[in-house]
Amino acid sequence: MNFQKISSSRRRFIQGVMATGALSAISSGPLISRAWAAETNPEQWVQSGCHFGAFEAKVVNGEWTDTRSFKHDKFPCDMLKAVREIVYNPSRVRYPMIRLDWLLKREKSDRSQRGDNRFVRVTWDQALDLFWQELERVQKQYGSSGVFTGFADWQMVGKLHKAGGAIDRALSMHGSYVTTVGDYSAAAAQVVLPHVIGSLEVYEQQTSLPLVIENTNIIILWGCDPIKNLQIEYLVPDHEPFGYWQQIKEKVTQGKMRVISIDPVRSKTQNYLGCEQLALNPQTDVALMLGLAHTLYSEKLHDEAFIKEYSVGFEQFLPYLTGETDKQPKDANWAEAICGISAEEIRELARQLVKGRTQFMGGWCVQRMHHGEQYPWMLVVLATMVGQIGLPGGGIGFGWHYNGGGTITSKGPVLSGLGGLNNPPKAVHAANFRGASPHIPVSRMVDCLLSPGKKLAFNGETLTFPDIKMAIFTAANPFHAQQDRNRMIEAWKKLETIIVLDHQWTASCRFADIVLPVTTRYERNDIEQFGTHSNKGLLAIRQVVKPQFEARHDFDIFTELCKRFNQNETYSEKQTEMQWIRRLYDEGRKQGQETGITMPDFDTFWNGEGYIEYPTGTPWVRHGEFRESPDLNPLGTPSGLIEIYSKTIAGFGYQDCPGHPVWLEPFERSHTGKQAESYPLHLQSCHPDKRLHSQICSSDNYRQTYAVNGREPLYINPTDAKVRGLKNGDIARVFNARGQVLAGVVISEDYAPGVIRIHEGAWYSPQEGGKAGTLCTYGDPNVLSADIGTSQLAQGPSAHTAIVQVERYQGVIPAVTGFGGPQLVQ
Ligand code: PGD
Ligand code: PGD
Ligand code: 6MO
Repeated sequence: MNFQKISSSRRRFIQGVMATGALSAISSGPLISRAWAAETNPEQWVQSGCHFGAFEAKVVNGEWTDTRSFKHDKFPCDMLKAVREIVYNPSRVRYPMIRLDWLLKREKSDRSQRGDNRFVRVTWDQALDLFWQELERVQKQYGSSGVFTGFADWQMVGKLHKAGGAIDRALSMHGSYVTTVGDYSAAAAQVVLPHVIGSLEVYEQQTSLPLVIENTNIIILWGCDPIKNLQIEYLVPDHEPFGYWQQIKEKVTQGKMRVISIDPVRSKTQNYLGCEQLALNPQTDVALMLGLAHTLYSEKLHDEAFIKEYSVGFEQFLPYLTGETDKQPKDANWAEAICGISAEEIRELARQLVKGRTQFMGGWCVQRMHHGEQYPWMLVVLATMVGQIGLPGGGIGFGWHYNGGGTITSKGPVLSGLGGLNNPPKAVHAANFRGASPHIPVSRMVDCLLSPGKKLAFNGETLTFPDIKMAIFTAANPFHAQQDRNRMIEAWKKLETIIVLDHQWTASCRFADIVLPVTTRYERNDIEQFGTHSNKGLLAIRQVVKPQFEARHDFDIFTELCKRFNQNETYSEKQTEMQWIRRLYDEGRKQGQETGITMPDFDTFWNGEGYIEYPTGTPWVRHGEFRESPDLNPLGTPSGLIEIYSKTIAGFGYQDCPGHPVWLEPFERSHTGKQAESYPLHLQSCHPDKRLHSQICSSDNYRQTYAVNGREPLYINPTDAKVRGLKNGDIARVFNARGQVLAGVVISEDYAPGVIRIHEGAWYSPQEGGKAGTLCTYGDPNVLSADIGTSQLAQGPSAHTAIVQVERYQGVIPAVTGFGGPQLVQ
C-alpha cells in the first residue's frame, strides 16, 4: 500500500485448497502453456496472479472454467477459489451507468435519492463526456478544492494497470485536486512511529524468519494474526512465510520456543501454532504494557545500558511510570484492574521477556482504536527496556503479518510501474485551493464533507477542510472502508457529483452518480512481482478472458478522458498495453544488468515460462545497522535515537497525545463494569479470513461457504450467546446508537466473554437504500463503528473502538439487498 503524500499482508489451508473442486487440478503436467493467448487455443491453462496468489486458469473456448494453484506456491490460499467468480457474478459492473435523477438534473439532482440504486445505461462516450464536463464545471466554479480523489489502495496487482497511477496521471494534467494522507490500515502508527523510531515501520521488511527460528526464545504476538493475514499481499504473494511458520510451529510443539499471543481472541495463528494466549480486555493494551514496564523497572530487569546508548527521554517517562507525576504507579496491580490479566501473570511475563531472546511482533488492529498512537509507541518503549532491538530474533517489528514480512528479500530488480509523467504539460486549470488544505487524513473525509472550512489539528499542522463538491473513487470502496455508515450517508449528500470506477457493483456504486465499468485483473495483460517483500521473482500476468461486457481498463478510460482535453497522446505516450509491459520489463532488465542479475529478453520471458526466479538475498536483521553503530546509522528521528519522549510531539501540545506514551481511556470501552447495561459487548471488525476487505464478497458461491443463513457471520462466546438465547445459525440483530445490522450467529470458544466479531468488508446492504438508520440486512460492521479520529496527532480511524448489544432478530427476516447490481431504468 502506498503511504503517499506524507512521504510517499497450517495445515488446514493446504488441505482446504486441495480438497474442493474449484482448485482441483493441482500441479501435474505442463503448467504453463506456451500458446497462452486466449483466442488462439480452444482449451488451455493461462497463468495469472492476484492479491491471493499466482494461479492458472483453465480457459475453454474463451470461458474461464477452472482454477489451479501455481507450481511455485507451496501454500496456496483458499481464497483462490473465489477469483473466477469475480469475472462472472451478478454484481459485476457491466455498462457505464448514470443515476436517474443525476442524469436529469446533474448537480441539481435530488441527492437524497442516492442509494436507491436506480440507474440508466449510457454509452461510454456519454459517460466520459459527462465526467469531463463535471471536472470542467467544478474546477471553474470551485477551484482545485472542489475535486476530491479517493484512495486507490487495494487496486488489483500489476505494474502497468494501476488504478491509482492511471487516475493521478490523467487528472494532474487537467488540474489539481484534494487528496488523502495516510491510509485506513495503519494511520496512527504511520504518524507516530517516524517520531519515535524514525520510520513508518509498518510497511518495512522484518528480520529474516530463519534468524527468528534460530535465535528467538519467545515470540510475543501482540494483536497479530500472521497465519490469517499473510494469505494476501499487496503484490502477488509467494506464501513463503508459511514455510517458516511451519518451522516455528514445530519448535513450539517440541517445547523449544514459546509463542505468546496477546489477544482477546484465540486467533487463527494461535490455533495453528497451538501456542499460549493472554486474553486481555479489548483496548487495554497500553495499560498491560505499562504494567510490564513498571515490573521491569521496579525489579531492575530493564536494560539500562541499551536505554542510555540508544534512546532519549526515559527520564521524562519514568515519573509517569512510577506515579511521581500523578500519584498512580502504573504497576502490575494497577494494570490488572484495567486489562483483566492478573498482576502475578503480568509480573511473570515481564521476567520472561528478559530471560532469553524476545521478538515482539506487533499487529495493527490495536492502533485502529481511539488513542491508537499510544500502542505502537509504548510497544517500542517496552522493547527498548528489554534492550534487544537490532539483535537477530530480538526487538520489535510491526510488519510480520503483512506482505510476506520476514521472508528473505532477493537480489532482483524492483520494476517501476505506471506513474506520473516526466515532463507533464501545463495543467488546464491552475492550482487554486482557495486557502484550504490540498490534503486531508483519509478517514476524516466525512468530517470534511460535513464541515468545510473547519480547522483540523494534524501532526503539528493546522489543516483547513476544503469545500469538496465532486468526488472520484477508483479501486476504493468507501461504503466499506469508512466508519459510521449512517453519518456518512448524510455527508454524501453534500457532494454534487460522485464518480466510481469499479468492476463490482458495491454500495459505493449505489451511492454514486456515474459508475464506470472497469476490467478485472483477469482481463488484462501485465507483469508483477512474485512476493512483495521477498521479490522472489517476476511473473507474467496474462489475460485470462477478454474484457467482459463493456468493461475497459483503467488506463484506457483515462486515455479517453484525456482525449477530451487533447492530452491522450501525452497520457498514453502512444504505447499499447504490450508495448508498456515490454518497456517496464526492459527497464527492470537494465537495472538487473547493472547489479549482475541476468534476465532473458522480453519475448523469451513472455512467450516462454513467464516466470523468473531471482537469486536469493542474505538474512537480515531489522534495526541491526542502528544497533551496530548508532552514530553511523542513526534512526530518522530528530535525535537519531529511539524517542521514548518526543520533544516534537510534546511541542504540539495535544492533550490526547502528550510527549510520551500514556494510558488514556477511549471514548467507549467494554469490560469496565460501568456502561455495560446498554451496549455491553466489544465489537471487533477485524480483517476477514475469507476476503480481502470487501473484495470477493460478491463471489456468491464462495460467500455461501462461510455465510450463515445468507448473512455475514457474527462470532460470539457461548456464555454471551446463551444469555441471549442464541443458537448457531440464528439471525441476530447487532445494534448501538449509531446503527443496526443483521448477522448470522457462530458460537465459538475462541472469543472471550464480552468480545464479538463481524469481519470488515461485509457488503453494506440497507433495507431501505439511502435512508440513514435503516437496518443493514447483510452485516456491515461499519454501520456500528464510530467515525472519530485517533487523536490530533494522526487523525486515524478508530474503527475498533465500538461497543454494541446483540439480540435474536424477532421480526420477519428481510432479504439481503446488497448484491446483484443496479435496478435498470429505461
Ligand atoms: P476494498 O474492499 O479492497 O477496500 O478499504 P478499501 O476501500 O481499499 O476496495 C477496493 C475496491 O476496488 C473494490 O470494490 C474492488 O472491486 C475495486 N478494485 C479492485 N481492483 C481495481 C482496479 O484495478 N481498478 C478499479 N477501478 N477498481 C478496482 C480497505 C480499508 O478498509 C483498509 S486497507 C483497512 S486496513 C480498514 N480496515 C478496517 C477495519 O479493520 N475495521 C473496520 N470497521 N473498517 C475498516 N476499514 C478499512
Ligand atoms: P486484524 O486481523 O484486523 O489485522 O492487519 P491487522 O493486524 O490490523 O487484527 C489482528 C488481531 O488483533 C486479531 O487477532 C484481533 O483479535 C486482535 N485484536 C483486536 N482487538 C484487540 C485488542 O484490543 N488488543 C489486542 N492485543 N489484540 C486485539 C490488517 C492487515 O491485514 C491490513 S491493514 C490489510 S489491508 C490486509 N487485509 C487483509 C484482509 O482483508 N484479509 C486477509 N485474509 N488478510 C489481510 N491482511 C492484511
Ligand atoms: Mo489495510
